[in-house]
Amino acid sequence: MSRNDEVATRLEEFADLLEATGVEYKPTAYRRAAENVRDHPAPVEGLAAEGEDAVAEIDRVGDAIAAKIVEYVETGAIEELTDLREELPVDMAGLTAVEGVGPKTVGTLYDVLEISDLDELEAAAEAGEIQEVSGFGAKTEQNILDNVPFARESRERTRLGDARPVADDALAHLGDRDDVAAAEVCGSIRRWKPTIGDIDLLVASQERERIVEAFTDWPAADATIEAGTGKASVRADGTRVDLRIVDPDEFGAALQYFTGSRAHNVAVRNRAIDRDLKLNEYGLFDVSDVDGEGSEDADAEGDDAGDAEEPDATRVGERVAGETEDGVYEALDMAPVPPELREDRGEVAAAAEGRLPLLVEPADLRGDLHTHTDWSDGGFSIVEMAEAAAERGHDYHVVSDHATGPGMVGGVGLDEDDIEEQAAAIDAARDAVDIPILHGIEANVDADGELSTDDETLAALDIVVASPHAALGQDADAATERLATAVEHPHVDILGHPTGRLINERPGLDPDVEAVAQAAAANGTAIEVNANPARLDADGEFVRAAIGAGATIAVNTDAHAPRELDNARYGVHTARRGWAETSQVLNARSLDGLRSFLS
Ligand code: DGT
Ligand code: CA
Ligand code: CA
Ligand code: ZN
Repeated sequence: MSRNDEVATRLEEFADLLEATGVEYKPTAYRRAAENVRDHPAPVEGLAAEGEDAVAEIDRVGDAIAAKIVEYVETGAIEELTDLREELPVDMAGLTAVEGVGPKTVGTLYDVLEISDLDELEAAAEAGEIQEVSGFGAKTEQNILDNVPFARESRERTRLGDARPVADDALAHLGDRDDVAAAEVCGSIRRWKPTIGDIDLLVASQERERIVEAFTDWPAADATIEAGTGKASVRADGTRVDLRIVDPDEFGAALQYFTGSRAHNVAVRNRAIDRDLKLNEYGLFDVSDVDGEGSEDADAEGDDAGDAEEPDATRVGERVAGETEDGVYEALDMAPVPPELREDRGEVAAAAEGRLPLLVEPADLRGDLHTHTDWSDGGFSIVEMAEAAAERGHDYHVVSDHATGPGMVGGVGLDEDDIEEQAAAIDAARDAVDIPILHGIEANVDADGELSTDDETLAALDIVVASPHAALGQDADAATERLATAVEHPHVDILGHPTGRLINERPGLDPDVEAVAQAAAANGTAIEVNANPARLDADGEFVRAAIGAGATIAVNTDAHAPRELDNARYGVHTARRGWAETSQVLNARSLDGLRSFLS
């Protein structure tokens, strides 16, 4: 965490505590100041060294807040904040992670029921105590009960999009060293799960002590959790990072083991047992001649004792593989399994039978079918966005700004007249850039599945993405009906971010994905994998249902700025988690292929 981030976080905590104790207006001022401190290009400690006036030069930071920032940088604490924490000793971030619970509610519940964390909140709701508090009712209480599990998980797991750059930075720091033979991420981050518990790194080296030292000296490491001889853990950007160091000739076995998932590893180990082999983090060993390791007990009918729930972590027998991960799989008579598939959902059998999917790859994408400009809530012009797409080697570019409708607040969306006006602007932009531009729209799917843009306007556009933006708390049946209706709409080409979830923030819709997938396939409507790392929507499971039903997938960034076009990789790996092949991805097609799908 940069110092600016750290100061901003303190100011936000200050704002929450003030709001919880009933103070008005001031919390808003602190939050605005926090936002500007976070985005400020100059390090705040440098400004603080120059004095309060220099700090107050930051937008929205007045004298009073500047004084607090200087106090924090100089002493490591803000006295008034320390006092507020004592007055209200609660896990504010944890409690306010519950949808519908804000700082005010936290303040009230602490005053009346002394609730200070998620466990106490859940217990009070289960005991029916919350509905007795004035201003609260049975509905609020039920709402809290429904949302606590999601909040708890969101506190414990980091978004892939936040963790992956940290992991990449660690890899770059360690991977370039002469004494490192190989370095890889493993665990859930290598499987590209949408959220990760901790980051796992694996390094092959003979110089264990030096590597541990280099790792704890990694500039992003805020604290060392433990440092041993073959492994170490640090905290970076709020996430735990585990490093293991192994001998180069055992790297492949260790990579296979620590990539997981556990369920996948159990399935692979059982395949080894069936072949008189033993697989663990050190290698694959032939144990047919080793006493007590033979196949007889493992293969005995109805005898679970041979089932390798946990591996026997010893080096015994003749080693037949382990230097490379592919070598481990091949020695088990199976194709190497891409990490995204390793969830024990049929991939072991598919790899053994030679029918793994030909998964889509980042380089397969030829253009983005869902992007925004300053015509709606994007920060850049049509030309700037199209040029950014051309620079990235795309073959075509779609502009799909927001239409007006449910969920579009503050006049962000385009009405029918605006869309017509934008068509002329797109035409002009086509002359200015070197990439074909398609004119699209992101229409809003209302609670019943209808669109809020008229048919005539939709018909005139090259492409229509339709997405839900409001009424995201509706029940599963209504959500299924809604999304099925939307994909049946004759002008809809792509169902955008189908559930509307925001990872760790709101769960979004919970439709019957099979039913939506079938409706999409039947109507020739593609289902989007939105690559924004806060969304990753559809997720792998939804993609697999879509593929299974014969529907097409579109991997889109939903970029609101040029650099967000680089999020495409998160979408591609999410599509891979859903077993998507290149041929099933709409924007892996040529412009002609795309046009024929659209017409
Ligand atoms: P996470 O961190 O919760 O997002 O999930 P993972 O999959 O990264 O899990 P983690 O960090 O606990 O361990 C990384 C991988 O190492 C895991 O997927 C499988 C393997 N592994 C670690 N410890 C064990 C163990 O005690 N038994 C087995 N079978 N596998 C393990
Ligand atoms: Ca992990
Ligand atoms: Ca771990
Ligand atoms: Zn959207």
